[in-house]
Amino acid sequence: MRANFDAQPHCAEFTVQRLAADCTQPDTFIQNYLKPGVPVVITGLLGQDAAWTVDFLRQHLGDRTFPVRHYGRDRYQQDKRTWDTVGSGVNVRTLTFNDYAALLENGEAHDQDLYLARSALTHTPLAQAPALVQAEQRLGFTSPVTALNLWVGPSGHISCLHYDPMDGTLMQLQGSKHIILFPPDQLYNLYPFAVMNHLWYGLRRRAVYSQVYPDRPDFDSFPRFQEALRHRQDVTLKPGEILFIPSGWWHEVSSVGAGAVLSINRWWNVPWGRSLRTWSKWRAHLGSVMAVPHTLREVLPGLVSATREYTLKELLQRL
Ligand SMILES: O=C(O)CCC(=O)C(=O)O
Repeated sequence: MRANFDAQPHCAEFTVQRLAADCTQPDTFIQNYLKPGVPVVITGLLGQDAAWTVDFLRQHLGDRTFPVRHYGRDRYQQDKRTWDTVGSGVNVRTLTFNDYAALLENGEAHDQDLYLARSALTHTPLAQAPALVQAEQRLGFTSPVTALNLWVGPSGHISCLHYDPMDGTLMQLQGSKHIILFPPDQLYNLYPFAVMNHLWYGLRRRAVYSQVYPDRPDFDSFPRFQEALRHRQDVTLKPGEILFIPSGWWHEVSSVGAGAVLSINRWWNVPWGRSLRTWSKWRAHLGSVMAVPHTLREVLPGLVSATREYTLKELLQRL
């Protein structure tokens, strides 16, 4: 990869707004952020919920199994154009929470970049965690698309630059996350993988991912990224804070802090008026439709074999 090392390191000019929950009217969030689709950090809703630590998860989820993504430490040294898997398309190991927690403790999760990502808490004792559900209700969210999802990983893990077709709430519980955001109108300045990729890679290499490293830009290959940089926003999400990430907003999420980093997220339906205006959302859905033939070819043999249950689980994790 020909990285442009002469480029000036970027200094973020914009930071995401912060909204203190206890000093605002109940519908301030809906009118100013949810309806128009403006990212914001909400403070003071979760408190510093000390309950949510790796030990707490061990107590409640210890023997349950979770898919753990194996990224490998050299992944972010590679040119993204050579990747044939990204996000939920990477190789997965199925581990009990206890086993994964042991890998976090002995450093293996860090060394091999093993990430317990986006695991639905449905059918677990934490599925309706009251403090989290009450916080969502206070913000006025009513139309969930998913369950609460668990994200646990080592400090240093990066979920690389992508957007989601749904609105998201990311609740930070242990450690911090640094998030780089770009608005939806920067889609083509961020060089997403082409939608046609879904025909060849199914859901393993998705059009919602950017080929650019925001902190190591290669302006020779991606010249329009210089324009995108003018719209970059940065924020560090601390324990007890919630980031609202509207549909189509690009985000790269880095785990920072001394030990394990723990968050919960959920995705929500986008209010209709905004949904119709968000081309990125429809582009992502188009990609999913184009992935159908490849995905069927990949999973059909497994679905009619003795490993049916495993194949189904793997497919659900990728969706
Ligand atoms: O926390 C992460 O690693 C990624 C979270 C994310 O992409 C999201 O909440 O939409």
